[in-house]
Amino acid sequence: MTTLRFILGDQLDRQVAALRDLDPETDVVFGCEVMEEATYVRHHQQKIAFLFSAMRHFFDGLSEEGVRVDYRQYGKHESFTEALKSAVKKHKATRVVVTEPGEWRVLEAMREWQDALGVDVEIRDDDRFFADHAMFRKFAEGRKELRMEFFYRQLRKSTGILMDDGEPAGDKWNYDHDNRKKLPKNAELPEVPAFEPDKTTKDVLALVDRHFGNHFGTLDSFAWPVTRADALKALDDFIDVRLPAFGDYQDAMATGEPFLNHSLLSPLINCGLLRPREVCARAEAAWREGAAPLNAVEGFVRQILGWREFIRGVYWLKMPSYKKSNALKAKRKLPDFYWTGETDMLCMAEAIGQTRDHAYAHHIQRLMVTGNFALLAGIKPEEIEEWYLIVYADAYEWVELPNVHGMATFADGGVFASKPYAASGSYIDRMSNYCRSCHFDVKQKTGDEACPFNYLYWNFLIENEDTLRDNARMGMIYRTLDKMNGERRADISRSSKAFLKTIA
Ligand code: FAD
Ligand code: DLZ
Ligand code: SF4
Repeated sequence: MTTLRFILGDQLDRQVAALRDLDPETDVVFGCEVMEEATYVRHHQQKIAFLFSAMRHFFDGLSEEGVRVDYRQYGKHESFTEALKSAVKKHKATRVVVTEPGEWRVLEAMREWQDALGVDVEIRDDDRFFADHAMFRKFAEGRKELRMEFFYRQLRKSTGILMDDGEPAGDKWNYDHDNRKKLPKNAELPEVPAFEPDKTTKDVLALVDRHFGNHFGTLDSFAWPVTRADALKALDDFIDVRLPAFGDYQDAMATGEPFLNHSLLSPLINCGLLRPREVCARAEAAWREGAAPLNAVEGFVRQILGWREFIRGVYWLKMPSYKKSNALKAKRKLPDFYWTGETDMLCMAEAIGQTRDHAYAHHIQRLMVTGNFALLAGIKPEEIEEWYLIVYADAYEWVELPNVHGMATFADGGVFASKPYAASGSYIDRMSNYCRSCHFDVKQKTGDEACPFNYLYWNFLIENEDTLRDNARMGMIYRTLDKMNGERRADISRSSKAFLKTIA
């Protein structure tokens, strides 16, 4: 009577539900590197290398513990289903235990396994999250609008994180207003630790180079932690070094500086090497010990306890129909420079170049640079979504899709964003030093020299007037547009048409 416990690449946690009642005498823990997962989109080379190496280390760790493991390296199997079939046969398994996956696509396949394999298949809830599906459904019930802030407050209360006697620590729920500083001119930025590839990672890097060398991205700067021990070191380093100023520079951007005070923990949390509960607990402890200010700690905790949980809730509440909407009827092809980084827009070149080199860009780059451009230029939802799913080491559909389809591009028509996050060049100028060295002039509104974000912003408002004018939060901006004379509008349209032609 063998139970096969199947662990997916983003479930690398010794406490994951599928391993909970593991019997090392009779059970086999199974994992596999498969073609379908590595190629259903053409993932960034570092994303594949990071995950394969983390998987290999995780299974080695189980083996060292004395657990029976069956781990299949890349090359033999096409898909999860095919690999699992052969493992069930090999181990004469009578039962399969899995943890629910992070993508609808995989859940659909999982639901077929019981019939396809002819053995019992138990799909367990993924309780690495603070909130389960029922909790989010209950929160969403009867609400016209889904707002992160309310779900976040509910979770603060139910978990007690950053709460004192039932009240929010410091008597305020949200310190966002303190968290919008531009980086000072000669700021000394903390180093982010680089983790030297070991033999396992070097083998994987060679494999990825061989099989996926034509995917987006480079492997040269691979420095991700791939074991739980190193992930904990990365967490320690963030808490000690970068968390204290995390809040201040959370929204800042700077030329040549991909990381600033960000944590770089999302790939580690999403694949299971770190637990959201321990990450939030460490941040809260830093504040209680006086090692980090409340604006930084609350700002950081809100990203994980608030945004991360809320985004997952939206995904599972709204899928599978969620990804089909195209509220702004966006139809432009994704420009090539999203792959090459070759554009005169310095903010875009920086965000894309860093993404190519590190499979990473921080939130404001994703939202207000590459996301904002896609929104203003009207890039087809499925093309920009696939780009985000490919290029980041932390990207799985449950978290990528609502962030892109909902937050960045408003393709969902406002399921949880009260208005599109559209901005002109002046926002980017306010939050960065990019514009100083850019080919374009952020002060000019139209014409060949003008910053494209400036005219594309107004062009976006004009073109989407039918859909957006009645939005209460857009009233003021449409009143400004109403005051624009015909000549100005014609300039905007002319500049936008000319620019959009160059990126076709
Ligand atoms: P930090 O700035 O240090 O934030 C701390 C943590 O908060 C992150 O590690 C992450 O776990 C969590 N977090 C912050 N914002 C969000 C958010 N909006 N949604 C979910 N978790 C959040 N995040 C992903 O994990 N995977 C994605 O595929 C992804 N795609 C995105 C696409 C777009 C268009 C946008 C606007 C955001 C996306 N995000 C995604 C959210 C966010 O940008 C990343 O989590 C963050 O940049 C990761 O870097 P970090 O670990 O240094 O984050
Ligand atoms: C992203 C990814 C890749 C590239 N390769 C694998 C793999 O070979 N084996 C595996 O178990 N998981 C992989 N993953 C992560 C899966 O895509 C992820 O588990 C599902 O999308 C469900 O979230
Ligand atoms: Fe980006 Fe415009 Fe600034 Fe250039 S001028 S960096 S395109 S916002």
